[in-house]
Amino acid sequence: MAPGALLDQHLDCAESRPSKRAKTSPTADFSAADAAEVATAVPSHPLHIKPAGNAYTAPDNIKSRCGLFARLPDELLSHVVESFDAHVLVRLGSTCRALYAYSRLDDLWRALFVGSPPDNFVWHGTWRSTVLGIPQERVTSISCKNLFSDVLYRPFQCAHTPLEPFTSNIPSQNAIARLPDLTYEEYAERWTDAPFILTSPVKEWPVYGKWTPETLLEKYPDVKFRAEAVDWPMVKYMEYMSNSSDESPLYLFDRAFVEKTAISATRGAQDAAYWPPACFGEDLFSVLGDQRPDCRWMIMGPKRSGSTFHKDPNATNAWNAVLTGSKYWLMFPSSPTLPPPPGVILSDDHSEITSPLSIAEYLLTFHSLARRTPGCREGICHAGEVVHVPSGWFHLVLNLEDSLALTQNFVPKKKLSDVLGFLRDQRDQVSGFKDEVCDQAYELFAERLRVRHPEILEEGLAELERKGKKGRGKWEELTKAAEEEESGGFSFGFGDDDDDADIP
Ligand SMILES: O=C(O)CCC(=O)C(=O)O
Ligand SMILES: [Fe+2]
Repeated sequence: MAPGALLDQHLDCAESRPSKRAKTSPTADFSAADAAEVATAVPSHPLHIKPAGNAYTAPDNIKSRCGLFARLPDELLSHVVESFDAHVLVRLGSTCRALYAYSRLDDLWRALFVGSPPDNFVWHGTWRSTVLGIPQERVTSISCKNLFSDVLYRPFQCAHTPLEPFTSNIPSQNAIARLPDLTYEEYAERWTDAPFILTSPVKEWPVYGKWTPETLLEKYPDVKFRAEAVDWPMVKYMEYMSNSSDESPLYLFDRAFVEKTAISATRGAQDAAYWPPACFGEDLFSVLGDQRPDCRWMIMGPKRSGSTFHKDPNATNAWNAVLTGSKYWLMFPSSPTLPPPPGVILSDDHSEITSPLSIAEYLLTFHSLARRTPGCREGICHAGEVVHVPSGWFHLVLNLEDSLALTQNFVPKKKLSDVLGFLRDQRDQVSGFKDEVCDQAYELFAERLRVRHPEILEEGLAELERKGKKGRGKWEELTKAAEEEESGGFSFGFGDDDDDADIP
């Protein structure tokens, strides 16, 4: 059969691979002992590719036989193949063993699938087999012995390195506090800015014990849920979850699950399936009604899936409750004076967070340094438990087993000033609102609070002003104070043309 004969029509117009996250260069934090341990635990590559260093002692290197392509460094060659469609990749792969290996990189095929997702497909265990429609038993595997490339070997290594050494033996000073429950007063007084795990409230939820990946499959096999850039019926996602070995598994993250499953998430409602733990109190974004930003997600993924380092949107706090499985959390506080976590690079205005491509790569490269860094907090959230993520904290999350979780972001009273400050001063980073609200999120939120909770707004703005003053230099403070006096000081004026109208 001619190469490419299996291709569907849609593949011809597949887009080139979008780069999902920028890479940072790994540091030398990964010790020789770690490397040896990992090398013995990782199975050998199915195409017999070896890490680049092995080329120095090898009598032969088959890359030399791929014509002009042999002159390209591996990184460049891998970028070149990213621009090819499925048809070209199959043809290129049939020219020699080295190019066969390059054309088999499964991330290339994942990008082709996601760039042009077919309506109907059968998951065949890898993205390449799925795109080409090749059942697993018919997949050929040609040995690429004497090919030495980190670009080809590293994703395989990261997908198979045991991760337990990174998530176990948590040093006691890093351990996230574990408590049965908190009262609202305790949360407001002591815990709003701290990570913690509650072991009781989730066990009261009607969905706890009832919602598992298997029961969701039974009840909603054809309902489509969002998994990164694709919407897949639950039945397809479950097939993927049980039969794939991506370095960064496709993660189901659906913000419309309440509507799709027709449950209620309101405490006290007769048919409520779950509700926010009481200690978190009122979510002040609820004053925005249906103009509030996205706030709840169902999260499902296989072992080794998870979230790379990020901060949650709009300076909100969050809780994340595990229904089945377990999650390892690695967290760091942030402030203008603290450096970001090891291996995380912030743009000057802190709007862009760049961290390594995959969670496994981060753990392999930076974990031991992260663990030794002041401020580091780690913990495992088991099924029936909920973790609290304070506003502004960096966090990385790894699923230790196939996991199902529910998460909500919220604005507790104590953090109102942070959220107001974020919406007012970091407008280009405001997210999750409908387009027509996004530019005016600060004004709208303040206006609604003024009607519903005028004293809370007043307190929030006063706190924001205090923080602003603390952050100013002496000169700025004196000159700004004079300006404030002239303009009549504190004001709650909204709708004024002047951007600073409500900012003293
Ligand atoms: O469960 C996870 O992967 C973490 C989710 C998370 O951090 C988020 O929703 O912001
Ligand atoms: Fe998060």
